[in-house]
Amino acid sequence: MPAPRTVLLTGAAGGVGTLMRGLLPAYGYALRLLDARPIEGEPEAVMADLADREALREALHGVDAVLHLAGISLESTFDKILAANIQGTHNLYEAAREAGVGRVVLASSNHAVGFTPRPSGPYPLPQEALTPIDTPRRPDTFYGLSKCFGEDLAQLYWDRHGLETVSVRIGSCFMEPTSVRMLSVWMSPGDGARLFHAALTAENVGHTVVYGSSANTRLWWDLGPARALGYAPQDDSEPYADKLIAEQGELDPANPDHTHLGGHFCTNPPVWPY
Ligand code: NAI
Ligand code: 15L
Repeated sequence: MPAPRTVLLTGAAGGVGTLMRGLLPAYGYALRLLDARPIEGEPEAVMADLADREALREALHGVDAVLHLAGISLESTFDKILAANIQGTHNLYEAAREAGVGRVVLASSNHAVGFTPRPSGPYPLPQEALTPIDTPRRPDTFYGLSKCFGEDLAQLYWDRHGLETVSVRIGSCFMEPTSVRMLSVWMSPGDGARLFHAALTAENVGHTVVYGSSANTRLWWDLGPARALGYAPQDDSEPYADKLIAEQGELDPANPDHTHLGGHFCTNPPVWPY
């Protein structure tokens, strides 16, 4: 696949979308923006819901690749997750197939494997203790379940239609880690842009699933599959460790909020407010 230039960024009004709008143009991409919400200062952005198949068809005209971030990003009712994340992602793939788009980079989530017991320190963990990418999926929420669906849909569109995808099981992509758990799963914005760029440009990915995080000292999972795409993370959450541990304490193996990769999503997931 020739290197993509025009990239449709769905979910462009959201947290990760806003960060990537700022960072990805430096890699040479022309971004076309789409979100159900208006995007301040972006009059040319497409305001459309993933339910609107015609709008997706139009938005994908002339696009080389898609970075698909749009959807419900927390727990919600099954019906809302079904509409936005399951039917919405299917609509996106179907429109991408019709438009002849060669590559999707799909925002999956650590919550697709959230009920996997987390490895415990001391850190850094040896390679054999890191959670492998082929660990059985154990979603922690309907939200995580929808990410499992997205990964399987991506596999189907590769096998049936030759549409390539890199599914990125993002950890926590925010400006800074804000919890002790995040010290293990944080993906800095700069590393997020590096990983999405690698996922957009690596050759012959078929359908590849990777974990998405920085090279954190307290890492829980194997970044090997992401590195194989050419991803070279440059950040580590460790400079935030002393302050966060002083405020919150170390993760407690007896606390059910702390025992699985998905953290508090397994016990008391944050709920999508809309
Ligand atoms: P966010 O909630 O800030 O942004 C999601 C965007 O999608 C919002 O702007 C929203 O308006 C839009 N959206 C929702 N439903 C839509 C629909 N039906 N049609 C069109 N647009 C719709 O989420 P965030 O944090 O930016 O995450 C982006 C993606 O990455 C999501 O798919 C999320 O599940 C995934 N992810 C994010 C992580 C993180 O650390 N921020 C971690 C793991 C996965
Ligand atoms: C996610 O999948 C969420 O979209 C994001 O808001 C964070 O909560 C992240 O996971 C996490 O696990 O910290």
